[in-house]
Amino acid sequence: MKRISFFLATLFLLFNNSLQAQSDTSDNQQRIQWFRDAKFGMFIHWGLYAEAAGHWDGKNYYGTGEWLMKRAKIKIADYEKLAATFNPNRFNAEEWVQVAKDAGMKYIVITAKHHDGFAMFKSRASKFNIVDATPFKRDPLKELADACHKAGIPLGFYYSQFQDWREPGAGGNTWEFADSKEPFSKYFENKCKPQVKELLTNYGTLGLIWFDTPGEMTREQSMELLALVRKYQPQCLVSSRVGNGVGDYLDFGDGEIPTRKVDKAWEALFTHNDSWGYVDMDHNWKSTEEVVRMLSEINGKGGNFLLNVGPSNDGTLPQGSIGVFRNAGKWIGKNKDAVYATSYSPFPDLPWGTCTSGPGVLYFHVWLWPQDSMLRIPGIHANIKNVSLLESGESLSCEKQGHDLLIHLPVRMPDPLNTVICLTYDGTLMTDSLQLLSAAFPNRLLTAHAERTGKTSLKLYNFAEEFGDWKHAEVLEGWSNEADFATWTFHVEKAGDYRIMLDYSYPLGIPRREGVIEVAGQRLQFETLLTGTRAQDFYKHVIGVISFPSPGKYNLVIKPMGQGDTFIKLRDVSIKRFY
Ligand code: FHN
Repeated sequence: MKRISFFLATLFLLFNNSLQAQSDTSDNQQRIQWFRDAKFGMFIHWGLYAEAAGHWDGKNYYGTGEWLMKRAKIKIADYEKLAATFNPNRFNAEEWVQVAKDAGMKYIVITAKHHDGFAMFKSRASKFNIVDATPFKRDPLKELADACHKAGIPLGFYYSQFQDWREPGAGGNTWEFADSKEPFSKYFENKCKPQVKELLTNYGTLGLIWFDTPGEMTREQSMELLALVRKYQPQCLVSSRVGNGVGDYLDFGDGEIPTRKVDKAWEALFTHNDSWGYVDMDHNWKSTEEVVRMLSEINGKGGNFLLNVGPSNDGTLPQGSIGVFRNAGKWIGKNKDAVYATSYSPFPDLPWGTCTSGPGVLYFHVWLWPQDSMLRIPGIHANIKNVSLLESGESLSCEKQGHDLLIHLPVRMPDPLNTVICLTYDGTLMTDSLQLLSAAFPNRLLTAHAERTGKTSLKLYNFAEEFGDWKHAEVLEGWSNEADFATWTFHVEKAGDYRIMLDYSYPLGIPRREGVIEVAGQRLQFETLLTGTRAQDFYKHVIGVISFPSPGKYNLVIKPMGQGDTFIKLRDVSIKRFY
C-alpha cells in the first residue's frame, strides 16, 4: 500500500510543479521570479500616526497604532494638527536600508498612504502630505527609493486604495461621513489614481505596489489599478489585496501562514510586536528564534516572510526591532543556500522542524533535536549522494530503515536557533504523502489535513483583540451526529502508548455533548468541556491514552456521539508518546 502512495505522491509532485510552472508562466515568470527568490522582506508602517504613538486626548490606545484615528474617532480637523509637529529629522534612508540588508531582507515595502489619508510623499493630488503639511519638508520615499536603488534592493509602496478617512466617498470614516452620499468614484478618480500614478512615475523603478483592504471596490476598479501599474511600470508586481482576485501574487491575512501548499507566489506578513504603526507602549517583540523559525516555516511552504517594523516619530527604527533583525540576518548569512531561491518541502508536516528544497537538494531545518541523535526523514526514496551540516559542511552518516532515512546527528545541536542539514541526491525524489506520527516529538494532526465526512466542515476564523496581532484558527465544525466525522491517516513510527489532546471551543449555555476518538481498534469517549462565550475561547482537553500495537499505517476518527444540534469547534489534535 505504501508503494502505491509513493507513486501517487510523485505524480502529485510532478503535476503540482507543472501547475506551478504554468501559473508562473501565466504570471510572467520573469516578472515574478525575483519575488519568489527573495523569501524575506521588510514591511515598514510609517505615517502621521507615529507622532501620536498610541496616545490621544490623554488616553492610551493599546493595539495597532495606525488605526488610532478610527479607534479614537478623531475628527479630521483635529487629526491633521499632528502634522504641525511631525518632524522625523533623525530619518536616514541609507541606515534603514542597511538594517534590511543586515537582516537578510531582500525587498522593502513602505506605507506611502495609509487609511488616514496622509501621504508620506510629495503629492500634487493632496496637500495633506509630509512635504507640504509638516516642518520636515523632505520626501522620505524619494530618499528611500534612492537608497534602495543604490543598494539594489527592490522597493514597494503600500497604498490604501479604498479606505481614506479624509474622503467622504472613500471607505472607513464612519464617524464623520456616516451619511455621506459622495460616490467612491470621486475619491478614486481625484486622489487614489492620481497618487498611484505619482508613485509610479516619480520614484524610479519599483518592485511592487502593495494595495490594501479593497473593501467595496469593483473588479473593474481593481483591474484599473492593475492597468495603471502595467502602463507605467510593466515589471512592477501588484499584491492580491488590490482586490477581486486580481494581482500577481497572494497576500494571506495579517499574521496568517497557510496550512496548505500554495502554487502561486505568496507572502505571509507579520507585525514584529503587536502593532504595524509605532506605539511607544508596545514592546512585545518576536524573538530572533521565533523570526528564524517563522521564516523557515513560511519558506518550507513556498512563501515569503514580510516582517514589519514601525519607525518612530523621530525617524528611527525601534531598537527592539533592530537587534532581532540583525541576529536573524546572521543566521540567514550562515544558511543562505537553505533560504533564498528555494522551493517548498516535498514532505508532509515534519515534527522536528521543516524542509526547503532545490534541484537535487533538500535542506532540513531542525529545531527540535532528537534525544537519541537520530533524525528520521519519513517516506523518502532517492539516490542519496551526501548528507552534511550545511554551516560546517561536516558529513553525517545515515541509514535506510524501510522507506525512512535515519541521519546520525551530533549529540549537541550546533545551532539552537535552527540547525540546517543538507541532503543531495541524484535522479528523481519520491516522498510519501503520509504524515509520520513521531515517537520522539509532539505531533499535530492539522484540521486542514482531515478527510471530512457528512456535514463536517472546515472554516478559517480570524481573531484580533486589536488589529495587528491577528490570530487564526482553521476549525472543524458543522458536525452534529455520528454520520459527521473527521478522519486522519498517518504512519506510526514506533509501537507504544500515546496521549491524545483536543484543542477546541464549545460555548457556555448549551448542553454538553459526548464525543469519541476511534483509533487502532480502541475508543476514547469524552464529554465536552464548556470553554467560554467567545469564538476564540479554546481549551486543550486531554482525552486519554491509546496504544499502537505496532509501527504502520492507522486511521484516527473523531465524531460526536448520539444526536444533537452541535459539537466542538476543533482547532487542533495533539498526540505525544506517553512515557
Ligand atoms: O488595516 C490595515 C492595517 O492597518 C495594516 O496596514 C495591515 C497590514 O497588512 N493591513 C490592513 C489590515 O489587514
